[in-house]
Amino acid sequence: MGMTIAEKILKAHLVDGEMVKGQEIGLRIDQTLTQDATGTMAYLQFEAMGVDQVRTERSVAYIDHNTLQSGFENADDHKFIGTCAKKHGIYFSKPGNGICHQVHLERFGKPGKTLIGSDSHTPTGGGIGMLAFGAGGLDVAVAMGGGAYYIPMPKMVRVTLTGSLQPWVAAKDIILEVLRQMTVKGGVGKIVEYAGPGVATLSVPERATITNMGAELGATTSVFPSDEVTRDFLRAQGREEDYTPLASDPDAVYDEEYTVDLDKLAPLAAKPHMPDQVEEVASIGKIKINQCCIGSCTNSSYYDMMKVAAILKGKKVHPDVSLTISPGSMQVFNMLAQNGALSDIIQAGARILECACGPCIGMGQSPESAGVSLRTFNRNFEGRSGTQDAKIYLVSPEVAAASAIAGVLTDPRELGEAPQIDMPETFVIDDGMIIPPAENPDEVEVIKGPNIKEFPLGHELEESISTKVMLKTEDNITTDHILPAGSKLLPYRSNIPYYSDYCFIHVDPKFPARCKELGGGVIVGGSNYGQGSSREHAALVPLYLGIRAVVAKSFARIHKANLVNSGIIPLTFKNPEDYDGIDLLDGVTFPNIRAEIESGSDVTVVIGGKTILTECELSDRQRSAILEGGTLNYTRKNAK
Ligand code: MIC
Ligand code: SF4
Repeated sequence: MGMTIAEKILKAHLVDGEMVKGQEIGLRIDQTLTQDATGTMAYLQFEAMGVDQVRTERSVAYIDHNTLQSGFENADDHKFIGTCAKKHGIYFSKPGNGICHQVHLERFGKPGKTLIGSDSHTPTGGGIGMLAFGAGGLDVAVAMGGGAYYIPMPKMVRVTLTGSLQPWVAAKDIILEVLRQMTVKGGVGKIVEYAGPGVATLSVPERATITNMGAELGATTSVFPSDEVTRDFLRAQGREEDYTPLASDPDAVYDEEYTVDLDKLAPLAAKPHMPDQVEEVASIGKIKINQCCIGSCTNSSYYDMMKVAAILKGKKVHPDVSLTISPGSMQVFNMLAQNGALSDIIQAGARILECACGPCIGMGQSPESAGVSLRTFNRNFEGRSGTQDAKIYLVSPEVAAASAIAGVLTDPRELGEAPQIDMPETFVIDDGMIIPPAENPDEVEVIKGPNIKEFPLGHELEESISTKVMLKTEDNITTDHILPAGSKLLPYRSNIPYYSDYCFIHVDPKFPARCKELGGGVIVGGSNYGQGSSREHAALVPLYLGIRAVVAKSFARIHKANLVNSGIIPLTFKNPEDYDGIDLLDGVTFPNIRAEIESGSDVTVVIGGKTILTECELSDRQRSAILEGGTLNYTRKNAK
């Protein structure tokens, strides 16, 4: 039987298990990446494992999230990550060099390789034919130490692209259309593969925009073939030797199929507050806007920025609009400066930000109260921008730039002829902001500032647990709900005790105090609990607050893995209607929890006096980790 691209890469990297859908498989990981907001924790965990030098082909530590240094905290974290990288064989991309996914695509990504990153948008690498997964920091630490990365063997989805994009329609519109069709839950447990004649019409950065936002589908990852377009991109990056062709077999079998006819696609927008609330820009109408932000790992490539510069050239940003531009990398920024496009952007009245995540993670540029902001980013969850009542629309760079001039949401097709941007034959290559690891690692001292605190560890699972419901949530709870980010809180990513006071703060402000007073308990969730980011803090902080289990209708993949890693038990209702009868502070007893987890049977829960059954869908390895109180305890015990 023929194989899909993903199956080929999985097979070549399989070190544990069998490729049977739903069963856990262990993969050899060729490359890892971290960013700073999750990196401090990942490197603390790597250090706790006692491995001297990374055992991957390439590991890179990026500083791109916490770049606003309004106190010593972030700068200290950068120092810690930088010295740790130097000591342990990791390349260090300095703040200002760019967003991890953009830089990795430009300088390190290789078709056919596996990559895991402590960031949910690591699948951006699928644009260059990598099998790239977002993961929790501990999983990345394990992979850096040479350990396998475990996932349930995913189902295969094919999205066939036919035709070619019409003027003013962009790669962003393709992924928004896929989101419209599949929804934010549609990709859970699946790898999305792009195929069909439309593929060859898309450049690598356009493909990367699409695989990047596969994270918003909840997909395990997304991947494009590696073809002549890939080769051209690698050649232009001075790395043609990294090219390998990759395609699915003609008789490959897919579990699900979708089609997007590029000829018929129109400019789209995801409306507040979910990436799948997609509608045509023209049908939403000319709503007044206050802000446009162009950048993020989704849309900050040279190609995107050049389109924006061409639209802005000779025009002025509307007096009522603030337009921000964050180029994705120093390479992009430098090229815009060298060819004069930067001047067009500046003259139009844009505010130029550094090459970093910036507004995407609420590091500044929060909109005004009830403000309407158009962003070329990937997530528009409520409150993520830093302004709770702001309305965020996700759009293409074309829509953002056209609207910034008009002052209202604008279908760029109104502007007449679309700018023609060619991919450069050679990119400007300067890796001066990527610091290689030390030649004499023994001489490097790892420096930890005072903000870096110990992380919590779970404990061995008891025979039974008696506790209470600490919180009941709706469907689609994101990790931004569980643990908000933004400029005020991100500096405390390495200080769990401080961060814990903000857990679920916008969902139920009393949650942290309640947990502290009552010693923690259980969270009851709806479906797709924990969607969004890979931040393991969304598990570590609840662990710190005494959360023992989350009983939900269903879980997002990375968050579920993070819960297990930290020793919190993820349980799903056997009968989802049982959710309805549960109230806050109901008593909860797990009379036989240890024996049930050990045997793999259903888990009995007495909740509010009623006995219900839940499932604990975990692999044997994960069950053992839960019994030991988390993956780190389990790994340490088994290493002895
Ligand atoms: C995000 O986009 O939410 C982040 C910030 O990049 C996160 C990682 C984090 O929380 O540090 C992600 O996507 O994994
Ligand atoms: Fe950074 Fe935003 Fe991309 Fe997350 S989604 S990595 S915050 S640019």
